[in-house]
Amino acid sequence: MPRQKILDMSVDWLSILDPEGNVDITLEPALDTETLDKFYRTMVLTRLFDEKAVKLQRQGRMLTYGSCLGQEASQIGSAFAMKPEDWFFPAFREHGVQIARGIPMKLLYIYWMGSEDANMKIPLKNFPVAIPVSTQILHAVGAAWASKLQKQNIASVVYFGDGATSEGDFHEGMNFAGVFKTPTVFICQNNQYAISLPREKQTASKTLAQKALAYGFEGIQVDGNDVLAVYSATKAALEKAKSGGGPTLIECFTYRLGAHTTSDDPSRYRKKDEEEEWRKKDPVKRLRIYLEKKGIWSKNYEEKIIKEASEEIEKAVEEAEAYNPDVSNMFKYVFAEMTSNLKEQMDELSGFMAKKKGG
Ligand SMILES: Cc1ncc(C[n+]2csc(CCOP(=O)(O)OP(=O)(O)O)c2C)c(N)n1
Repeated sequence: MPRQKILDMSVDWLSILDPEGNVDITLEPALDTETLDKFYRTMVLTRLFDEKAVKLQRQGRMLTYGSCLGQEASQIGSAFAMKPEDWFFPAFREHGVQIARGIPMKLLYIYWMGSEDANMKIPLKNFPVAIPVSTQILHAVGAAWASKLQKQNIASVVYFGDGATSEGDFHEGMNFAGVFKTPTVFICQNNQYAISLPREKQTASKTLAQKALAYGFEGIQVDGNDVLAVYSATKAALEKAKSGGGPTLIECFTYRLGAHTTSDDPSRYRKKDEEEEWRKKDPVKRLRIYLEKKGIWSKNYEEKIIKEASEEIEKAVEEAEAYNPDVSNMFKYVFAEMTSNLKEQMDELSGFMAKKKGG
């Protein structure tokens, strides 16, 4: 019996700005100076925010923290393609998206210092951090479906890693999105590792983008260290979603230059050479060269934005450290009515805190 091809499994690859800062003029998005300045500033701010968080953790002033070093283009490019009214669902490494979405850095630091209070104060349309891998995907698809039923012209954008694509929640969310054509943009930041597990051992699929094809919608692989490519792909996916074209999966091909979290030691599972190769593809440096060629970037400009960003960060840290969280919140919102053992734990902790305060 002769066989016939019934499905083309190919996915596109999008790259606009190469590691040397050369641009493909046929694909270059028309962005004005103000927008490019905003992209660069936010990438630098994110990098400094991140660096500060790691230092604070090392000084015992912050709890476990997962760095987004190296993923700034995937985060800032996609965030600025969104509208404030679009829903945003993060995993736990999207500090750059949160900053770009206007979530005060003070709240982000308070959260990573251990207080959930921060999550209750973030602006509407931004969901809280989701530590359980992939769970936010279901929420994002649900919100998008609700928006569609209510005929609102908005979409939901959900972020997750390469490892998340092995979870049941990912597949359930993708299936639902495909069947109901929900206005959802799935942003998979393929940073090559799920803790110590390399991407190749995570899944036998050649790309992560192709997983969308099985659910009946488009998947695209994008150079995740190229802010112009990520911005263009996300913008197109959002426009498609809002005009009834359904979901898109964008695989941002990038690299986590730092550790999985401050509790991890990547030297135990990957080689320095590999990290060095990826450092050459630094997303911030790449945009800097592009801006220099356009006459936007100069040494003075760099010094000015670093100074402004550093001041903003210091102020946020100061405010976060001055914040006095109500530790009872940790127990109050677990069940509608507090169980007796939770009450016991809450009283014990309150007693401990009171004693500590009293010296
Ligand atoms: C449901 C669930 N299983 C396991 C974990 C422990 N865990 C935390 S992060 C992580 C790996 C996630 O990898 P990936 O999705 O690639 O995201 P990345 O950390 O690389 O950004 C795991 C297994 C968890 N938080 N939730």
